[in-house]
Amino acid sequence: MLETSLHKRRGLNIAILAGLSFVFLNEVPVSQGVWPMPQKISQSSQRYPLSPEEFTFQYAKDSAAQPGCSVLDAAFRRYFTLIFPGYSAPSASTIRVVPFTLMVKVHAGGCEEFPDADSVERYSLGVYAGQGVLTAETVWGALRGLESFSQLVYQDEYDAYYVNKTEIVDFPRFPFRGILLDTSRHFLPVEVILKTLDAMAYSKFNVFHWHIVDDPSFPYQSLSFPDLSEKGAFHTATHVYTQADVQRVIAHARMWGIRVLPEFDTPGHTQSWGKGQPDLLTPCYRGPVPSGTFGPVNPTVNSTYQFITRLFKEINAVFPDSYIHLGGDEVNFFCWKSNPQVQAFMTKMGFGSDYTKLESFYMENIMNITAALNKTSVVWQDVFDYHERIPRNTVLHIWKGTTAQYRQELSRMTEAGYRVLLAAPWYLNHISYGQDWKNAYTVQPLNFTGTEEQKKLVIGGEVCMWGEYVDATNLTPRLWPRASAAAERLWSDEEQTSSVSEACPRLAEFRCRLLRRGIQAEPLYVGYCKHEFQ
Ligand code: CP6
Repeated sequence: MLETSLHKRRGLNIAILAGLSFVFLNEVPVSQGVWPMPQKISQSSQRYPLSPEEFTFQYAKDSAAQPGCSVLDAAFRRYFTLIFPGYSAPSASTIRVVPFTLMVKVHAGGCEEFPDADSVERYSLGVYAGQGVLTAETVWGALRGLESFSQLVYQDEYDAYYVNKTEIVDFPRFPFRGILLDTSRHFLPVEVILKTLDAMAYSKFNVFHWHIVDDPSFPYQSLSFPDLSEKGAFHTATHVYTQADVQRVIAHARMWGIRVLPEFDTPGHTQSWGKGQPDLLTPCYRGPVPSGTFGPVNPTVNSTYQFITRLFKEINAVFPDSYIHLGGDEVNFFCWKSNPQVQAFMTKMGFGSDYTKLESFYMENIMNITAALNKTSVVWQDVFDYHERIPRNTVLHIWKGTTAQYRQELSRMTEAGYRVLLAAPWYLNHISYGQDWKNAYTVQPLNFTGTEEQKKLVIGGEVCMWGEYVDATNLTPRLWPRASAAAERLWSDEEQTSSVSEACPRLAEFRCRLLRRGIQAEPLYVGYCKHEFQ
């Protein structure tokens, strides 16, 4: 081990800058910012100069991945630019050129695959004189290690690059660390999604939950049902994700080790679906006559399940991830109650006047359709709150409630043996004056009543960016760096990252790094960044 351990270090730090000794009081030297905090990191004040002219990434001889590995070849190119942001071809001969090689070794290939629920992201990284060694089981772990390495590099006041002697052993606390973007309330151009994926990787997020359609618009261009977007998008020519667009998003996400989890939320939140699929929604009645308005998907007719089967078959083919999000939230029974055919179906099925039974019946059917495609269903918590028979391997997604309420929900769901995702405390579309990133940071996902076995069922969490008041103009500063606070909670060791005051300067530094990388992250508080105007 090297001489100091970052998370334990307090008080006096000494760094050598430009040949002079500086003493930092209660301050970490510029070289130490890796966000989110690695599980184990030890650093020395020994620093090595880096020169872009003589910096190379190399596959280790005994690495399972070798040149031609699409994920890592592309990552080497990206990280070169991220590590040397100001770099353009060498101009002056006064630059001292020092060779440095980062050797990368992965144990398993998998270069052409997609990241998925079981991807192993652990890595270890050592930085020594003239050489770094990055070892990982998979290319996905190597990507996380490259991100950490890139954050170890810093510039002095003359803009020369340095990296300190460092050893890191790192792995995520939770395997699922997601961000939800809502492209129905407002359309987000593909370029904006791609840039958000880049920023996600900087904070080691690994799931893009694409809430792609909802009541206001249906921008997904379906191959099997082109009318859905033709009639249901805000604008057919400009506000639609073509199949090529979707493939670009999935391919870009893969390059950063990010999964794309599509959500096709039914039976509620489907007003836009009705425009292109006329018999799908339930006609609402005023007394004995149809009122001309429509409610949730009609769960009482076969045509609904035939439609869902065909649509999900397509989604299964288009999105490679093993999970599909089925929604199932906020179903309003008002329209179902008004409809005589639905009433007759309720009687026939023996549901009485309990419409949660009808909702259950629908969700069970579509969970079975998903299971037949060998995909894992994710559903919002409403499905658990109202229903008994949910397939064992379904993932339940907590989206509402106070801290006390979501903790109770965590207890109940894990006691019933389900895997759980936590979103309730991370609604970053909600904003308030002041340093509200601290709320996201201080969440304790495992602080609920339950056994060790129950705690293991919490697979992670998600930051939600619901789109009612968010589009391409304000998405980025609303997400960053606040989402990064949640990212550290989901990646890092809880005890090592329990202090908000210690996180403050680290997150401020990370936010400056985001600006340097072209992400318009909002300020946390008073201060400045060296490179703040891009
Ligand atoms: N859209 C969908 C939403 C919400 C949900 N589902 C939502 C509801 C209340 C709040 C935030 C988001 N806008 N489809 C619930 C999962 Cl406070």
